[in-house]
Amino acid sequence: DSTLTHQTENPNIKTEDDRTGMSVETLKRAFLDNLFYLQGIDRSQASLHDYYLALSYTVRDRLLHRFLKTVETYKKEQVKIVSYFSAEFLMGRHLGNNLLNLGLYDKMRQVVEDLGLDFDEIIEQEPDPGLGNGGLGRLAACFLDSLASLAMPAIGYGIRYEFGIFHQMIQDGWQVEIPDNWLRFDNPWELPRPDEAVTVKLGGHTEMSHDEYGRPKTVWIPARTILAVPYDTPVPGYQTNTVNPLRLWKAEASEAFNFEAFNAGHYDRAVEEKMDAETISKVLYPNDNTPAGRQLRLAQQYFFVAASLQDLIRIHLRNHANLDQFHEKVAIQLNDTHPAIAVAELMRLLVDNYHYNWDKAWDITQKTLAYTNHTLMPEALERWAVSLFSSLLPRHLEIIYEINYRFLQDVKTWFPQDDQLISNLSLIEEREEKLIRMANLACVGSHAINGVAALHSELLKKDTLKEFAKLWPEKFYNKTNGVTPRRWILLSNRELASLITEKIGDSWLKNLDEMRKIEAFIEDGDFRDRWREIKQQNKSNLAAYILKNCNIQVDPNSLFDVQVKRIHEYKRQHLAVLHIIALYNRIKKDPNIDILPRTFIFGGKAAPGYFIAKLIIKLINAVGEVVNKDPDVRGRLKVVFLPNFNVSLGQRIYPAADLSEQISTAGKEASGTGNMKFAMNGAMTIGTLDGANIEIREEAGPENFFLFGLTAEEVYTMKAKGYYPKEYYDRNEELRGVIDRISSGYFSYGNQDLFKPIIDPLLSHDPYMLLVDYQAYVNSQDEVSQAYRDQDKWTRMSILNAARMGKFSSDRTIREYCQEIWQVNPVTIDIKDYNPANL
Ligand code: GPQ
Repeated sequence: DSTLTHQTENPNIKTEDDRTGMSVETLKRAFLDNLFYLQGIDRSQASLHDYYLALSYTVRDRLLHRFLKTVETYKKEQVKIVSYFSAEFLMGRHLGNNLLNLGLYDKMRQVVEDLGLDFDEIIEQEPDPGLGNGGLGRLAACFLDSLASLAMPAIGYGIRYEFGIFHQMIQDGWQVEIPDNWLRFDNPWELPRPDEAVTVKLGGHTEMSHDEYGRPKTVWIPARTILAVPYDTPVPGYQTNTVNPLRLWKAEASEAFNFEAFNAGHYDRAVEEKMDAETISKVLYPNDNTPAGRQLRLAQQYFFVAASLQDLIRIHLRNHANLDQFHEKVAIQLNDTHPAIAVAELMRLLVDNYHYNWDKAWDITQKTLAYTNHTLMPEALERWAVSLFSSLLPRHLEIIYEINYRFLQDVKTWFPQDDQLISNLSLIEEREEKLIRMANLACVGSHAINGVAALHSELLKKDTLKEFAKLWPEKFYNKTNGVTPRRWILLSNRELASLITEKIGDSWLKNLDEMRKIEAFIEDGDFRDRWREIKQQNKSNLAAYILKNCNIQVDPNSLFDVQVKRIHEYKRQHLAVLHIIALYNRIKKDPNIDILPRTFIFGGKAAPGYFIAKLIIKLINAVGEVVNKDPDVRGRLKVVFLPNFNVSLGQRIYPAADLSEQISTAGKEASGTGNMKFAMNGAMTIGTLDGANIEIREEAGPENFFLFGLTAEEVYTMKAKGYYPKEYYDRNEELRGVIDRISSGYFSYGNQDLFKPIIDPLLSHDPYMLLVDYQAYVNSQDEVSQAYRDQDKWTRMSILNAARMGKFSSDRTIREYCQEIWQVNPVTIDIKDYNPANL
C-alpha cells in the first residue's frame, strides 16, 4: 500500500519532520516557521501574499522528497518514459490542487482557519499561470495530472514564458490587453536547475566538410548560441507518491558568446545579445487555432524542442552506450505541430552528432515520435516560409528536403503517376513563396497520428490528412479528450464532490466510471433537493462575483446560460447573441409575454489581432448594456461578459452553470473540453453534433441533451451545392427582426456601421452557417426553457449528465495513450525508506 495516509504512519519516521510531516500540528508549526524564516516576517506584519508563499513552501516541502524519489526511481529502474512536448501548459493555480492531491486540503484549511486567516483569500493570492491559450494548453495540464495520478513515468517539456496569455480588461465594451507579468513575485512552484542548462544554436549556414575517414558530411555553422535553462515544476498525482516533472525552458544569453563581445570592448553588443536571447522565451503568442507565422515563434518552437531532445538524450546516455534503443526508453508526444520540428532535429542529432546512417536514424525517429492533431481547419495548419526557415534553421531545411525526397520516391513507387497525391503529401507546398507543411512533417516522422474525438479522427482520415490515411491507415488512432475530475469537480465543486462521496464513497475520483452509481439515488427526493441546493449555492456565489466584478445584479433563480471559451467565429458566440436579441424582441413586442428568466454569461479572450472576434465581444457588451437596463425586460434577461476568463475563473463558472453552450459549426470544433467540465458539474448541454459533443450525448442519452443544427456531412454538402444565406434572412421574420435590430444601430447609439463587419458576411457568404442553424437553435432553446420550468425533471437530467461522464476523465484518455501509443507502464514510487535528512 503506497497511499499517502499510509506514509504518514510510516514507523521508520519516528518524529514528524517539519518538512514532511502531515499532521495538523506539524503543518501549523511548519507554516509559521516558513513565514518567519523564508518570508522574514512575523504575523503582525505579514500580508496575505506572505501567507500564500509560506503556505506554498509548506506544501512544496511535502512534494520534494516524493519528487526526487520519483525521478530517482525512473533512473534506477530504467523504465520507458513519456515526454509530452507542448508549446502550452495551462496549469491553473497550484496551491489548492497540490493540497488536494497530497491529501492535505482539509487539514491545511483547518490550520489556516485556526490562525484566524481566510483560506480562500490566501488561495486567491496565487497568480494563475497562463502559459497557454485555451483547450490545447489546458489538455496538456489535465494529461500531466492523469499521468501522475496513474503513476505513469512522464515529463512535460515546454517554454517558461516570462509573459503568459494577456490579462483581459473590458473598457467601453471592448477588449483591452494587459501584459501578464506573472513572475513579478516569487514563484514557489518552480525549481531552477541551472546546472542542467543546454545550448541551442540558431541561424548561420551549412558547409560541406569531411569526417575523420574522409567521408563527406555537412556541418552547421550557427550565427548564435542560446542557453536554455530548465525550471522544474513538480506535478503530483492524486493519492500516489508519483510527482512528475514539468520542465520549462528559459532562454538566456550563453556566457561564452557574451564574453567574446564583452572582452572586445563591445559591452553594449554583449548586453544587446543578452536581450535578444531572452526574447525567445519572453512571451506566449496569444493565438488559438491560427498560426502566428512570425520568425520568433519558429525560434521558440525550435528552442524548446532542441533543449528537450538534448535533455532526453543526455539522460539516456547515462545508462546506455549509444542511442540504438532510444525509442524503447522514450516516447515523445507532439502536442499539435508546434513541436513538429522535433522530426528534423532528432534526425540532425542522430545523423550529424551521433553518426547514425540515415535509415537507422529514421527508424529511431519514427518509433520515438507520435503526433496529435487538434484542428481540421486548413487555415489553422502551420506552414513556414522556406526563406524564413533557411535563415533560422538552415541545416533543418536540408534535412527536411532529404526526408521529402526519400518519402516522395517511395510514394512514387507505391502510387505511380498520381501527381495530385504526391503534391498533397509533399512536405513542401509549391507556390511563389514555398512553404514547409508542419503537419505533413509530423505525419511522416511519427508512428502514430491521432485526433481528439471520434468525429474529428474520422474527418482527419477523410479530409485533412486523407492522403496519409491512404498510405498508412494503421498509423491512425482516435483518442477522445478528457479532463481531470480532481481539478474540475473535486477542487472547483467541493460541495457536490462531498455529496457524491457521501453516497458512493470516493473511488469515483480515481475511476470516474463509478459516478454511474449516483444514478441509484435519482428517485431519492432528499438527494435531488441537495443536488439542486448545491447548484443554487454555486449560482449565488457566481452572482456575487458578477456583482463585484461587473457591477451587474443577476438573479440566482434564473437559468444560467453559459458560453466560456476562446472567442472565434467558428465557435459562434454571435449565434448565441442572435438568440438573446430574439428573446428581447419578443419582450419588446409584448412586454407581458411569459418568458423564462435567463442570465447569459460569456467569457473568453480574442486574439489581439483578430478584429471580428474583438467586435463580437463588443457586440455582447453592447447588447447587454441595452437589455440589462431596459425597463420592459424587468430583469428577466441579463447579459454578462466576465472579463479575463482563465482556469481559475473556470473553476467558479462550470459548477454554477445550468446550460452549457457548445454551438460550433459541425465539423469545426476538434473536440472541446469545456463541454465535459460543464456536464460533469451537472449542466445540460445545448449543442451541435460536433467534436466530443457527439460522444457526450451518446453517454448522457439523447433525451438528456439539447441537440440542434446541421451535421458535419450536411454542412459539407450544403456548401458544395451553393449556399445563399440571404434566403434564410428573407424567409424568417424573427431572424430578420434580430439582424435588423443590430444593423439599425440600436445597440450602438445609432451607429449603423459598427457591427457591419459581423453582419455583412452573415448575409453574403456566412462561412460558419449561422443563418442555416439559427431557427433550429432558437427552437432548441425554447425547449430548454420549457424543460427548466419543470425543476424536478431538470434536476434528474442534471444528475444523469454528471453521472454518465466517466468516459471524459483524462485518466481514461491517458490509459489509452499509454497502452496503444506510448507502451509505458505504471511505476510504484516507494518513499518508505527515503528520508531527505539522511541523504
Ligand atoms: N485547440 Cl489547433 C486549441 O486550443 N488551440 C489550437 O491552436 C488548436 C486547437 C483546441 C481545439 O480547438 C479543441 O476543440 C480541442 O478540444 C483542444 O484543442 C484540445 O484537443
